[in-house]
Amino acid sequence: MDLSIKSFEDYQKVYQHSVEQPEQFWDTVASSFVWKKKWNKVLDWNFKEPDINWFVGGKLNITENCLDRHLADKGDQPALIWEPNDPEEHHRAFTYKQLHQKVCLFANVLKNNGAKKGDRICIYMPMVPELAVAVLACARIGAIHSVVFGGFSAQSIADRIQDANCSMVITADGSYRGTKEVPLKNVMDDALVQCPSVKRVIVLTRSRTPISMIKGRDVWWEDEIKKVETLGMLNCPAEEMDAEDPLFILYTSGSTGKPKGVVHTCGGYMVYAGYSFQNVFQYQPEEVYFCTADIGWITGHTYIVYGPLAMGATSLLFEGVPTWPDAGRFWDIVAEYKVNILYTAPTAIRSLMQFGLDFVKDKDLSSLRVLGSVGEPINEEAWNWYHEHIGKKNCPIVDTWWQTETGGILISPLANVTPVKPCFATLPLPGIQPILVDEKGEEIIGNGVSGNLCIKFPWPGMLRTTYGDHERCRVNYFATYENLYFTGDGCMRDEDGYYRITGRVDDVINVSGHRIGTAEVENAINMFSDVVESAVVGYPHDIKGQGIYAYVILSRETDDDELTRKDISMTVSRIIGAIAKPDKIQFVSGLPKTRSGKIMRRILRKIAEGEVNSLGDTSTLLDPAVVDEIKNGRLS
Ligand code: 6R9
Repeated sequence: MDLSIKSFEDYQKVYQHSVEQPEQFWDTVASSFVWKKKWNKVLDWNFKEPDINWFVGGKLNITENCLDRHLADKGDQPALIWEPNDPEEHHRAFTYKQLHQKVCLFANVLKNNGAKKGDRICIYMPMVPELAVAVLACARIGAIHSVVFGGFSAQSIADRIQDANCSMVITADGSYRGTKEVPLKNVMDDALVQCPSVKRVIVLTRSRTPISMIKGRDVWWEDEIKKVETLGMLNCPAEEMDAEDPLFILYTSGSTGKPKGVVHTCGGYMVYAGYSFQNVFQYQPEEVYFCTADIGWITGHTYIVYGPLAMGATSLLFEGVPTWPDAGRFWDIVAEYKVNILYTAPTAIRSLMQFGLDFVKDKDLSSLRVLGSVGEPINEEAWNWYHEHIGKKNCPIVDTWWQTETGGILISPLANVTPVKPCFATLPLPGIQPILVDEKGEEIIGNGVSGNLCIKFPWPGMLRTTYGDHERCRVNYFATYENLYFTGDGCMRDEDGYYRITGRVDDVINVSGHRIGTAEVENAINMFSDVVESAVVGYPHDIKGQGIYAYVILSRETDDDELTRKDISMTVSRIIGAIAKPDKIQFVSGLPKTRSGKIMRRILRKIAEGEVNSLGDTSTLLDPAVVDEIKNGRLS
């Protein structure tokens, strides 16, 4: 069945229907997928506990929808195209038939190594096709994957493995990113020292850098594939999964404590990933679709792997970075593969803009039809540059707002359907009911208003829980405002009812589209031996969107401030990963606190932003002198 919305009128009609009769609407959408057994009930929910069940009693396997169902019609069409880090290295492509075979083989490898339905498997791999294969092979046998981004430290990996009690790890010897080589297996070895639950580590050959291989625990991917081939285990039946069985865990930062393991389930996630992919990008048969994200983030899960494959698309996977060998790399890829749809992040656009038009001007970008943006608010300059120099004013830009927790895009134009406005995520997808609320949780009605963005009705792709700690899920997302899912984002709705996301209203910083919790960075800084206390805030950064500004109290004078800053950065890098390194570290003798001992972050934020003359009300401060000292020592 064709679920594509074709015109704005059509959208308005479908949207109306989806709000008035959500169950009927999602019943129709879900019916266009392949199920082993149909559901008895579309939806059963409350936001109080929360307890959310979609397609109750339905049975399926997502990989049958991403692979098997395309074999008859699209078996010889490329499912994945892989562009390696080094443009001189051969690219690889896999048809749906080939990808199906590879997934079945590797699924049998997993089984052969003791993995079974419900087991948690940590994946820490480079952006190579085998990463997608590993993800799909887990889904094939019903194991729950937990992909950890290649830039995280050993400590972060260990935290995630322990939290989910993973029994297996899939990794690679090393990975390439531009001129850098990352020793993935070494980092993993450091993590595994703390992870006795891991009984098996499967290691893919990528860089063939020397690594340790522990007898009885570590095995090579290639050897294991040969074994199952020799045994003739070429096919792997897809495990029957309940619609509400977990499909994967993905960790994301919040405003407090350690990252949370967001849990997505098989049925609803599949339906939402496929439906949103099709409608936002308006994918046409045989088009080449290129999402530049890493599979280690939700964007890669939903819009490199599951969404595109569920809809039979050709998805391009890129191992490298936008600026190597030069700042024209994305445009070379677009020209070489005649990419029709490009989905990237504002931070990438801003970093490429700096290099000027020399890297764009001779590139053939005529194949492009749709441009997408994700991860953070896009500023007007970047929007215009993307529109003019990449889209040649011919391609709609879909500014897609969503989150790890939402599973897929919630607010976005549908390409060539929704009239766009620069920097606006525009309107909700069918089935999505956003509302704005004030501090007290009162709904803000009408247009031309701003408030905190909430969603008042469930959608199939939403998170169900946070792994191992349901209470945390309730408190974080469903307790701030009664009967609403709270996004943590601020938002305005203009005169036309269009939504514009203004950024986080909690203590989460968005650095280059990556979510980083201020508390997490503070905890890492506080682990440095000479640190007494610290406070971390975000500030506007030309390329990254937001940068990390840290105020640090030391227990003694340093001999060399610069060196101490580097030591602190190294500590953060070790504890979390290089992505969380502070951009600025200011040493202070005290922090602005209220009489009850709460740090006044509002003041620290203003100072970091350079707005030292508009600090607002400082009358509740315990020691106002501290503010003057901080203002005077501000790093510009
Ligand atoms: C998909 C993803 C989620 C946070 C989200 C918001 C910000 C994402 C945005 C956007 C403005 C957009 N965000 N897309 N802000 N416009 N189009 O990025 O998930 O990593 O969980 O981050 O990113 O602040 O709350 P995730």
